[in-house]
Amino acid sequence: MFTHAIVRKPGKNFCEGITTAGLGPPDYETALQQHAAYCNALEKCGVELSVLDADLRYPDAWFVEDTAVVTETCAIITRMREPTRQGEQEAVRDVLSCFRTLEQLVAPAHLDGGDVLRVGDHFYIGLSGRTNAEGARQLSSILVKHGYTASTVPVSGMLHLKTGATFIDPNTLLAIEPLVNRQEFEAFDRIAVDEDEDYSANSLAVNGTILTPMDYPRTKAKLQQSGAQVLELDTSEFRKMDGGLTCLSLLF
Ligand code: CIR
Repeated sequence: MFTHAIVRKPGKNFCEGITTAGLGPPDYETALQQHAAYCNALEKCGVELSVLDADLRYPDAWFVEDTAVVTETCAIITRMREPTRQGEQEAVRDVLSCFRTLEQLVAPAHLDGGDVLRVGDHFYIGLSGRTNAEGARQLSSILVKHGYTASTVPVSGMLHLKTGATFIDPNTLLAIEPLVNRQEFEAFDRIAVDEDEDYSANSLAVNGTILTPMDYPRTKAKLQQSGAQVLELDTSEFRKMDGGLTCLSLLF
């Protein structure tokens, strides 16, 4: 069960964040509303929130997932590759230090939390444009020290590993076609997301409810057929900045 989440409000200048989406300029008021709805959904799922204020120095800072990896025994502060995102970790570190022993990735490691996909006590670490082999090596060694296991998965054609894959329960992976049949995931039940609904693979399981982006009807139907309890959220403004449902919180 998750009992806590760290979230951060979008800043007025969030549209200055990094994006490749090409979906047009995002709207601040709409983003605030969607973020508030997201926070409400987490609370409905039984999670107590620590809400950080926006920091105009870091337009991508509301995507808190990338700043840390949190386990039962420690929180590992990441070292993000993007220069405009370095420094976002500080406010998150302050909150996490109240809950967990802290660990820190150091140069030349690069790693975004969006590349870290957990199932049970195992952590899949995506090797992406944001996470290098040294980042994966350092994170794995910290995780192993704390009693977990870890392995890497190559990531291409998308931002992060979790852009294309989520565990909706400890036995079931929801993933885009290029990931769903990878041998790393053979042992699990798998739900393939249709190609034109790829974005919805970034759904988020919270205490038995699957938060999923609105307007992906076939993914919604597949999740419901699997017996999952589904809650749809409007993510249009997150998507314009290459973000999704997992990116907006650190759950622990
Ligand atoms: C970035 O490119 O870093 C942000 N605009 C989006 C980060 C999304 N984070 C995530 O998927 N974990």
